[in-house]
Amino acid sequence: MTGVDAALGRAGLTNGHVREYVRYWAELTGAARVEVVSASDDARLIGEGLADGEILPAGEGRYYSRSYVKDTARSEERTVVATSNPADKGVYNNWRPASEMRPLLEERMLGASAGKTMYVVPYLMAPAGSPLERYAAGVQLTDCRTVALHMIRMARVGAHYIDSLADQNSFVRAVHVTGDLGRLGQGTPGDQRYFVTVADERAILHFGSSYGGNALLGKIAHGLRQAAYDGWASGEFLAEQFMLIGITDQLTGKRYHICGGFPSASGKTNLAMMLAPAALGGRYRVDFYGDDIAWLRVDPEDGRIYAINPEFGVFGVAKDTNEVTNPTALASVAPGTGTLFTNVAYNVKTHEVWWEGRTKNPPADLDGWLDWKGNPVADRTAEQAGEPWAHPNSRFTTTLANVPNLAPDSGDPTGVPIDAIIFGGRARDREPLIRAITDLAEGVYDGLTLGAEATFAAEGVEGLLRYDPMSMRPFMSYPEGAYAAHWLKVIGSAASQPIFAHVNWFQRDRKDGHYLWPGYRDNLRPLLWLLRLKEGEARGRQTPVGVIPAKDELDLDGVTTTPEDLETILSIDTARWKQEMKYREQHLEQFTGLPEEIWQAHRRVAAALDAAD
Ligand code: SPV
Ligand code: MN
Repeated sequence: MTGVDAALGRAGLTNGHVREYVRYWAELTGAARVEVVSASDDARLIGEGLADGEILPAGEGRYYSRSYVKDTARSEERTVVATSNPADKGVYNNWRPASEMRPLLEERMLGASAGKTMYVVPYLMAPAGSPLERYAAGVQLTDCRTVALHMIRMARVGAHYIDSLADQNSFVRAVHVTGDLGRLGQGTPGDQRYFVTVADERAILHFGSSYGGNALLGKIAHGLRQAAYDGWASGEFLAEQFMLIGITDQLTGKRYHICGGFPSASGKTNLAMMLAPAALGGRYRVDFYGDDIAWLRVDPEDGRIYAINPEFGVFGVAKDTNEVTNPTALASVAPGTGTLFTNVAYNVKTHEVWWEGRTKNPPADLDGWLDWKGNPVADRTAEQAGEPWAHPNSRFTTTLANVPNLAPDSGDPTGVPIDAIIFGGRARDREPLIRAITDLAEGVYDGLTLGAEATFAAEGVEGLLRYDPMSMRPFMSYPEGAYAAHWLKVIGSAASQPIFAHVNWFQRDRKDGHYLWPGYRDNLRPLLWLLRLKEGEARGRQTPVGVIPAKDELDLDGVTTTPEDLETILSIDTARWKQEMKYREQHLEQFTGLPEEIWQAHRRVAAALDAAD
């Protein structure tokens, strides 16, 4: 096709490498036209999307779209990390040779955007001026307008980010082609989809979806997989699926920053958007930086670990978001925020949206309500009555600026100094409310053995975890042994070490199953204890698996937890822990080249548990 140079020229995109790249893919995909997108194009693109019916109005300044029914989430089975070096194969990265994947993707993408517009989305996954800027630049090509609209919310988008690059060739080439969604055999043996990061070529080739991380390539394909690989290859930084918050003690004026990883469905977004509980709100303020990705580097000047959130927005799970679980999220998607909702329930008459857990009961008046598939709820048969109105992975997409407690320095290119790194799963027993870890290798070991409870009812193994190292299992881009070594090296090089901790808000009573800890805002309390421990203002109680709070050390002003429940969540079940250690050993044995320090940490914890009897 012709006109690539003219389109890029009109947008002021002069970078010759970008021109060559766009020309190549426009030709291969057969796109009818090329259009460069900047954040300032948002209103026009929204208008076009509304006119086409691709998006629907959802109240003032809010929009709604539905995805193809078989295209509602990331597909881990179809996701591949490719390089030219077979030694890059790990347990979780689905490594394949680059020489095999590139032709395969080109074949699928050939002519697949015929008749469509190819949107050229130049973006930056970092605040401008960040020391990690050279790893943050990318140009996404997409044949889907709604994807471009999502990118504008989730990344800093504009031609100037790419034209001003010191090294004009240093940008991630991120190609997204939707494909004919009705004919891709999603989830069948003939599945045509492929989501590939060619990490050593800094190229991302995603074919066969227009949903979430499959299609918004700045987010997890670049922000996590590519960035983790770049961080390792350069030795400079870590890219992790971490939330990032600030805590200010308004009495002392001290400011702290905590980042941490939680497997899916462990409340990471709720934690990131947490407000201080009412009883502590006069003293402590919690600021939001990010809910999904953090890049960590050590500053050579002061030897501290600095973190940035490379994203510009939140792509949050709608399910169960309400005034109690996450009032901040509700405010972030309020009228006038430009929020895009995907796959929630939608009322064609009132333009309201609803999802399971938004309110206790669904709207009583069914008039106008369509479920996420677009079917009228009122027409449901008795059999269909129990089906959710919204897809469980339905989402809201909103920019960071809409988050009411966004940290004032969230756009600081330097990032913020990290005091603590936490990991947390969803464990119904064994894991106490919080256990602090002061040793680096034991902290990394804890991250590597992070997991979410398997659906053990189905699998028949009570308490068995689906391990999700550092909550990076779906985003690992290089071997786990090297990953652990890289962590030890980067964090170990910091003159000022963070404290680690493992947290668990989800312990339940063995008899009636009630949650032993109220969670949500009250989760600030164990974090405050952790910071006091680090400052030497709390001593805690040493256990084989870390330091846990002494009972009088948690600020429980306004908490209703009973003394018995508190006793349970602040104690260590040695027998259960010993069982877990056996599983951990099997889990870690999969990884080749795991540093000896990690095995030593494992053996130290195991020996301490043995000695505790
Ligand atoms: C996740 O699944 O962890 C996400 C959403 O953050 S997606 O971008 O779709 O991967
Ligand atoms: Mn995520």
